[in-house]
Amino acid sequence: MRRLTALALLGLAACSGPGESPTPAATTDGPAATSAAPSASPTPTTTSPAPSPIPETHEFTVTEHEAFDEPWAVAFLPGTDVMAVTERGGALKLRAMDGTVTEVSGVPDVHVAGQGGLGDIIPGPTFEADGTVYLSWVERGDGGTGAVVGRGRLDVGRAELTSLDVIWEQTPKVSGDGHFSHRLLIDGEHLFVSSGERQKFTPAQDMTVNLGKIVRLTLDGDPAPGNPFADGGIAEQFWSAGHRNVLGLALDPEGRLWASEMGPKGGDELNLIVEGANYGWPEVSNGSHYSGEDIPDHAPGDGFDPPKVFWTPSISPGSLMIYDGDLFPAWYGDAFLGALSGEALVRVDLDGETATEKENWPMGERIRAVATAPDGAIWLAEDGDGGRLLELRPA
Ligand SMILES: [Ca+2]
Repeated sequence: MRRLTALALLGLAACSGPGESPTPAATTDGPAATSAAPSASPTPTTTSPAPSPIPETHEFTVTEHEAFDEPWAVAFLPGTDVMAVTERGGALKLRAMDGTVTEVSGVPDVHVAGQGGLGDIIPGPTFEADGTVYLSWVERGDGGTGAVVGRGRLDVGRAELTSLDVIWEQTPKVSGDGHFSHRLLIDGEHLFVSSGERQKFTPAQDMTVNLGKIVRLTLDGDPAPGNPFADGGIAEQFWSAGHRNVLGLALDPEGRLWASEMGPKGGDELNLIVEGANYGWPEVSNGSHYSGEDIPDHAPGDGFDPPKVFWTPSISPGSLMIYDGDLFPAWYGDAFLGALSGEALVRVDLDGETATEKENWPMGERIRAVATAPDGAIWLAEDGDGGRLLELRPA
C-alpha cells in the first residue's frame, strides 16, 4: 500500500486559523458556527514564546489501505487487533492490522436495494468475554422493507457469526429503499438505534410508529425502563422524535448523545439529543424540499429543538465520531463527520452543549465511515465500489 503525504490536506490544515473554515464552498451558516468564531490568529514566528503544549489543530498524513465493496460501517473490536467492516451488499469482513481481510460466515440474508443492505456493527459491552455484537440490516416482509437489529456472537478466530437473533425492527415495513438510518450505539446498559422516516415524512411526528425516531432499548432490545414517552404503546421505545435520516450517533466524553442527520435540500444537522425532545422533521428544517418548496426554518418558540450546527448547502453527513484518542490532543472531545456529497471530513469543536464547525478537509471522495482506532489514529472508509480505508495520523 502507498503512503500518501497529503500535501493539499496539510496545506489546508496549516493555513486554517481557529474558527476559520478553510473551504469557502463548504460554509457553515449555523449561528453558533459564525457568531462564536474567533478571528484567525497569525502563524507563530520564531520570536514567539514557547507555544502552548496543545496546538490549535493538527496536521496529518493519510495512508490508503484496502478497498471494500460499498463499506458502510467500521468498528474496532476490543481485545483484538481486528476491525470489522460491513459492506452494504451483505458481507461482514474482518480486517487485521497487518492488512489481512477475512469474510465472516453466518451473516444474515439482507435486502439489498437503494440505501438498504447490511448496515452497522458494534461490539457489545461483553464482547471480549463472549463475542457479543450488534448488527443492523434491512429485510423485506409484510408491507415492504424495514431495518432490523440483531444480536449475535462473533468468533474472530473462526470468522464466524453465530446465535444471531433479531431483537428490534422498524414498524411498520413500508415501500421504498431509503432512509433506514439504522445506526447503533451502546451507552452502558442502553442500546440506541436511529430509525429513519423511510422518505415518508409524516412518520417522524407519528407517535404510533417507530420510524423517524431515536429509540432507547435495553441490551435485549426491549423498551428501556424510564423512557420519556412511556405510555404502553410502541412509544415506549422512543428517546427522541422528529428525525429524518440519522446516520451518525456518538457520545461525548461527558456522556451527551449527539446525532448527525441528513437534511432535505440543505439543512443537514448536528443535534444534541435530549430525552423526550422533538427535532422537528418534517414540520421545520433549515433546508427546503427538493421541489424547491420551502419548509419553515427552526425558530425560537416553535416547540422543536434546533440543530447545534447546520449545513446549507448539504454536506450529507454519513457518519459521526467524537474523538477520545491520544494521538490528536487538540481534537479530544471534538466531533468528526464523514461527508458524502461534501466529499470531506468535517471537524466540529464541542464545548459543553456548544458546537462550532472548525475545519473541512476535502478528501476527494465521498466519506462513509469515521472511527477512532485504539491507538488514537482516525480511520475513514470511502463510500461506494472500491471504497478504501484511510488512516490519519499526526504528520
Ligand atoms: Ca427552510
